Amino acid sequence: MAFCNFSPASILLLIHFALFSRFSLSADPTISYDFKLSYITVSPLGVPQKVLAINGQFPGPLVNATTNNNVVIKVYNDLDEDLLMTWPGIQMRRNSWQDGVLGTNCPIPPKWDFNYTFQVKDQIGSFFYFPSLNLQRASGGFGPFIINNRPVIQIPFAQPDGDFTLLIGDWYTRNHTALRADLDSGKDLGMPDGVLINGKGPYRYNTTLVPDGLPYETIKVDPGKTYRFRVHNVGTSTSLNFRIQGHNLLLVETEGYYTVQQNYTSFDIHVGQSSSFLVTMDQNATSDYYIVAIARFVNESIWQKVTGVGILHYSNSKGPATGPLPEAPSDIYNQWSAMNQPKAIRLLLSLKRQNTSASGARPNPQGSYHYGSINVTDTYILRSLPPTTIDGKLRATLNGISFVNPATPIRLADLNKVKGSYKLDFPSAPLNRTFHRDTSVINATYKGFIEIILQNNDTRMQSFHMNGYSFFIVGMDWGIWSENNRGSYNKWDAISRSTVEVYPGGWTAVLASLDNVGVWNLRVENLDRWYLGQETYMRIINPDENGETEMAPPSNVLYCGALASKQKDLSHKSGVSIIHGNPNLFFTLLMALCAVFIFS
Ligand SMILES: *[C@@H]1O[C@H](CO)[C@@H](O)[C@H](O)[C@H]1NC(C)=O
Ligand SMILES: *[C@@H]1O[C@H](CO)[C@@H](O)[C@H](O)[C@H]1NC(C)=O
Ligand SMILES: *[C@@H]1O[C@H](CO)[C@@H](O)[C@H](O)[C@H]1NC(C)=O
Ligand SMILES: *[C@@H]1O[C@H](CO)[C@@H](O)[C@H](O)[C@H]1NC(C)=O
Ligand SMILES: *[C@@H]1O[C@H](CO)[C@@H](O)[C@H](O)[C@H]1NC(C)=O
Ligand SMILES: *[C@@H]1O[C@H](CO)[C@@H](O)[C@H](O)[C@H]1NC(C)=O
Ligand SMILES: *[C@@H]1O[C@H](CO)[C@@H](O)[C@H](O)[C@H]1NC(C)=O
Ligand SMILES: *[C@@H]1O[C@H](CO)[C@@H](O)[C@H](O)[C@H]1NC(C)=O
Ligand SMILES: *[C@@H]1O[C@H](CO)[C@@H](O)[C@H](O)[C@H]1NC(C)=O
Ligand SMILES: *[C@@H]1O[C@H](CO)[C@@H](O)[C@H](O)[C@H]1NC(C)=O
Ligand SMILES: *[C@@H]1O[C@H](CO)[C@@H](O)[C@H](O)[C@H]1NC(C)=O
Ligand SMILES: CC(=O)N[C@H]1CO[C@H](CO)[C@@H](O)[C@@H]1O
Repeated sequence: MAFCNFSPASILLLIHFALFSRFSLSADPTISYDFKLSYITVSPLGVPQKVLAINGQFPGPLVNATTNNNVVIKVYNDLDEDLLMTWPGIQMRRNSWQDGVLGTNCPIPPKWDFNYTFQVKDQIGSFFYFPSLNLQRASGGFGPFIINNRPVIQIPFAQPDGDFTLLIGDWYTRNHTALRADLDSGKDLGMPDGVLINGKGPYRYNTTLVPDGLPYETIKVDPGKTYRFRVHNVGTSTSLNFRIQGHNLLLVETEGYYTVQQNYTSFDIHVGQSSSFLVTMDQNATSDYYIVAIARFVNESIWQKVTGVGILHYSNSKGPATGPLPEAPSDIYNQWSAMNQPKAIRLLLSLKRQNTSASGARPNPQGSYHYGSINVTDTYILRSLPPTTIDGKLRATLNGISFVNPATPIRLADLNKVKGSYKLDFPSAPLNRTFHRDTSVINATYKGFIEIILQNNDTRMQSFHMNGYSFFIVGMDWGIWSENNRGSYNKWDAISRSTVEVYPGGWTAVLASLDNVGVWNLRVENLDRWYLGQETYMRIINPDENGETEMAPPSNVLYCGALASKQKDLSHKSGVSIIHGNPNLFFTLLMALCAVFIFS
């Protein structure tokens, strides 16, 4: 054991170091996790089913980072199909190599591992990770990702008395391969079988509707305290309305940016979105309270089962929650008025005035970005239509194109001079031509300031996400977008986030400054539409790239497609996966092993 060649004292010191400090590659601390993806059997809705677990947990463990941390996540694929993990909202500065989508990464084959290494540079906020391929998220594999502020950085509210994460999402008792088979045969996924909260089914609020014996989520609180609730819609395709009986939700953050604080009694969270609320336990403890996440914009008497119910339990509670669930917003059939809610979310600008070093996603502190006075360099109108048949198969499109993933990831193809892997010809507006499938990518301008109009001509609510960036949501309205609509843009305090809803029959306009080199996925978050091809990429390369602007591929980069012959076989039977997301434990165990070896 050559690596054990230390004095016993130095080993103790090293053990101490591994336990109580953060092992660091550069000046910024490194946190590390081991993720083993495998199936476990659970019955959240009373039907036993195999779900995607991480280290045996469903949902997966928390990644708990702090601004500027280096994060190493070693992923072992113990599934029977390819895997990629993606970290939406994490901006991966200059580093699309770690983004975990097929346009930038080769998939991790079964029984292989791949370690993701990236820095959470200048970011704060609440996010979640998930497996990006083949509808796998519909079977789990997701978990929370928090970036805490550094202690020297102020936050725009008093330190909460506690922090809870709620992963809410629609759920099917069919697994992702069965759902995929439905889509492949041209069927719609149909109504989900329920809504899970942190992987658990509904509390039995109604003995007719909910079977006995389902596990449900309970959040334990003390009276008078204020807690932060980070709520994420990790589901397949259903917009959810979130509410806590008798309590106000004070919105403070959406996907990494602090908002102007406003109370809501219910809040819409669309697929892929994350929001944080402060909730004060200011009610009497006569009983527990319901926490609900209910399908939005549907006929509730038909969608009754698509209801998630958890319990808010005061430590001095006198009894269980009873009675009807807190009332739905009155605008269930009035999307017009519901749109006022996202339109009212504003970026908190006062942080900047208080302290120029306050946290924001970019070196520019939150709010200092005078986006409203920057001239737009390129406009893209991306129109989605209902799925349609192309070459005999059901497909979903953007500007008439249903995306085909490249066999060789885009930048890997560039750097290795693989020709014809993709086309840089994604149209800037819907064209009058027949629908087709293609690997067509946006040729975006490095340092440009892009305006993207998301025009939803589909019949469902959709949410769109852009990897590597957040964008300013400057406008949202009904009808077909026209240049006249620019007059109504919010040029002052539009919220910046990375996932935005687009109402059916309406449009959403976003602005983004293209300062992050790489290739970045622009997609619909609704899994069915995504699976059917409703996505593209933006290729953003510094024309003067001299190996400095964009990070070089990591030493562990995987090869596939035209470059498959460069790839070594990395398969092995089991990952070093005793570790449950505990930073440095591996190192500690190694040292302990050395200690045993030396002392014996
Ligand atoms: C998923 O469901 C299909 C069809 O019901 C079944 O054949 C398959 O074994 C299931 N896969 C897993 C991993 O449970
Ligand atoms: C996450 O990290 C923060 C800051 O280091 C710490 O205060 C908090 O307790 C951690 N949360 C969990 C669940 O480990
Ligand atoms: C601003 O932030 C710095 C640390 O970045 C801190 O030292 C200073 O006290 C803060 N100023 C105010 C007015 O909060
Ligand atoms: C339970 O749900 C059923 C079906 O919607 C309804 O008829 C009944 O009134 C509900 N029971 C209670 C106690 O709310
Ligand atoms: C939000 O509601 C709480 C009570 O739940 C109240 O104390 C607080 O002042 C309200 N905040 C705002 C900004 O309205
Ligand atoms: C406690 O709150 C509930 C609901 O707000 C109310 O109906 C009840 O009268 C209150 N009880 C007491 C003792 O204040
Ligand atoms: C909702 O569905 C029920 C049951 O099919 C139907 O009776 C009712 O009219 C529907 N409501 C609306 C507003 O469409
Ligand atoms: C934006 O464009 C206008 C007119 O085309 C021009 O006058 C102005 O200087 C430009 N502003 C910036 C910041 O480049
Ligand atoms: C689209 O193309 C078809 C035939 O290719 C033509 O008949 C139609 O007028 C065109 N529509 C528009 C809006 O240009
Ligand atoms: C992409 O855009 C740049 C200008 O931004 C242009 O020079 C280049 O030719 C374009 N590439 C293709 C393939 O259209
Ligand atoms: C789709 O576009 C057509 C033509 O502009 C329009 O008539 C229709 O109402 C739109 N439907 C939706 C759901 O946007
Ligand atoms: C723990 C571990 O395996 N770390 C490796 C992860 O991959 C990077 C390359 O991206 C290596 O430098 C690390 O040593």
